Amino acid sequence: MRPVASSGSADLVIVANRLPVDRVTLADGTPGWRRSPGGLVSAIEPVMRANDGTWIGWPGGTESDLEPFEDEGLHLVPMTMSQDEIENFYEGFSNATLWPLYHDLVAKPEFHREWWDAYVSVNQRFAEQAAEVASEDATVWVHDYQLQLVPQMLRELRPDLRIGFYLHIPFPPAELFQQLPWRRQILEGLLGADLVGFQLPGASQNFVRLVRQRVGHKTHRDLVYLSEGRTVRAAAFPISIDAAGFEELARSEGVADRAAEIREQLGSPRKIFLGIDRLDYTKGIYARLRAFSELIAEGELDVEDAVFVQVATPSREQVEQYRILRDEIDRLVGRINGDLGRIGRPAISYMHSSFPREEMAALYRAADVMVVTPYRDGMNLVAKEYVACRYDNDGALVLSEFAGAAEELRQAWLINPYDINGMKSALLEAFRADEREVTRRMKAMRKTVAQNDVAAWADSFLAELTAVRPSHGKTVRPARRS
Ligand code: GDG
Repeated sequence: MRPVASSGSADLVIVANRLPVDRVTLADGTPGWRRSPGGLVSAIEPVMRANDGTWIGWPGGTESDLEPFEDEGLHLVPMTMSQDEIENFYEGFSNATLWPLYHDLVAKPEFHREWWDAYVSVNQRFAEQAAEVASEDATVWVHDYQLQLVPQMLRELRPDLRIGFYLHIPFPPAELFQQLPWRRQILEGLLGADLVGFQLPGASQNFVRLVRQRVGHKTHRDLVYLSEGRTVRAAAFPISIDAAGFEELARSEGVADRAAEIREQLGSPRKIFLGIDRLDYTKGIYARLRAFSELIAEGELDVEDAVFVQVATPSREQVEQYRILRDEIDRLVGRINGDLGRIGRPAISYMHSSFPREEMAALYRAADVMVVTPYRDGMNLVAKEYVACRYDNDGALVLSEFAGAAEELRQAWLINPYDINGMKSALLEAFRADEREVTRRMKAMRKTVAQNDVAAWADSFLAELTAVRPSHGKTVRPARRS
C-alpha cells in the first residue's frame, strides 16, 4: 500500500458496514432507497449535517454499479459486496467468528481462513474508498466490529487524517480474545486510529491490556505509545438514544391511542410484560420466556392477569445459529401457549417481525414491565428507549447485569440471566412493586437517560478525537450547538 494524495472534499467521513439507507424495490417496480431505522443513523445524522459529511457503507444486496448519491441532504457512498463476500466477510467472519467471540462465547465462534481473507479484502476496499473521499486533514470515524482493520489500512494510505474508531459491541477479556488466530492483526488494525472508543471502561481496559501483552507497546492508563511516536487513546463512550425524540413520539396522540388499543387487543390484562430484541442468541429470549412461563405454571401469575408480548425482529437469517434459535423459540412459544394458554388468552404473544418506530413507542407505552435479559450486550438501546417513553414515571425495567446499560440504569431490577430462579423473583417483584417504588426507580433512570443522550455521545467522542491530536487536522463542528 502506498500513500495516496487527498482527492476528496469531505471534512468528516463516517465508515460503517451499513449505509443509513437500504436498497429496496419501490411500488412501481423501480429500485430506490429507504431510510433504515437504526439508532446509529439518528446519532450521527446531526453531526454529519453540521460538517457536510459523507457516509460510506454497504446498502445490502449484491448490486455492483451503484454511484454515490444524496439522500435528504446526506452524501452517501454505497459499497458493493459480492455474494461470496456476503457469505465469508459478513455472515462468516463478522457474524459467526467475531460476534460470538466478543459476546463471551455465548455461541461457539468458528475460525476459517477463507473468512479471514475476505475480512481483510473487504476492509481494504472500505479503507481505499475512505481515502478517496476524505479531504486533506479530514476526520474519519470508523464504526464497529466488521471494520476493525480499516483504521490501520487507512492510516497507511492517508497519514494526514485524524481517525477515530468506535466499537458498538463488547470487547472481550484477554482470556477469550486470544483464541482468535488473527488477534495481533486486529489489535494492530485498531491501533491505526487516534482514538478507540468502547461502550464501557472494562472493554477499554481489556483492549489496552491486550495491546501491552500481545503487541508489546508501552501503555499508561488509557494511552498506548507506538514506536513511531504516535499516541493512541482508548476510552469509554457509552452510547445512548435520542431521548427527547422518543419522548415526543411517546406523547403523541397517535401513539397514546395505539397503546390503549394494544392493551385492549391483548384482552386488557392487569399487566403487560414486554421484550423487544433482534432475534439473536445473545439477547436471552429463550430463558426469559421460560422464566415467565414457570411463574404461570406455578400459579404465581395467571394468564388473566399477565401476558408476555415478545417482538423478535428478524436478523441474520442466513447464519445457521440464528435459524436454529428461531426454531427453538418457535417451539418454546408453541409449547408454552399450548400448555398454559386459554381461549383468547395466550401466555405469550409472539411476533417475528419488525415494526415502525411509532408502533415500538406504543408498545413501550403499553408495557408495565419491560424485560431485557441479554447474556452479553454492548449497551442495549431498547432499555433506554423504554425509559425515555415512560414520561409518567411509571413502568418497571428488569435488566440484565450483563448489558452495558446496567452500568447506568442502576435502579432497574437487575438480574443474572443465567439464574432462572433469580430472574423469576425479579419478574414477580417488578410485577408486584407498588407505585411509589416503581416511580422512585423510573424517575432516577429517566434523569440519567435525559442527561446522557446520543447527541452528547457523538459530540463527546468527536471532541475527544480532536483533543487527541489538537495541532493536527480540521476541527469538527459538534451536532449540538449551544
Ligand atoms: C448493537 C449492540 C448497542 C429493534 N426492532 C425494531 C427496531 N429496533 C431497534 C430498537 C433499538 C435497536 O433496534 C436495537 O438496538 P440494541 O442496542 O437493543 O441492540 P443491537 O441491534 O444488538 O445493537 C448494542 C447498539 O449496537 C448501539 O451501539 O446498544 O449493544 O449489540 O434502537 O428500537 N426498530 C424499529 N422496528 C423494529 O422492529 N423501528
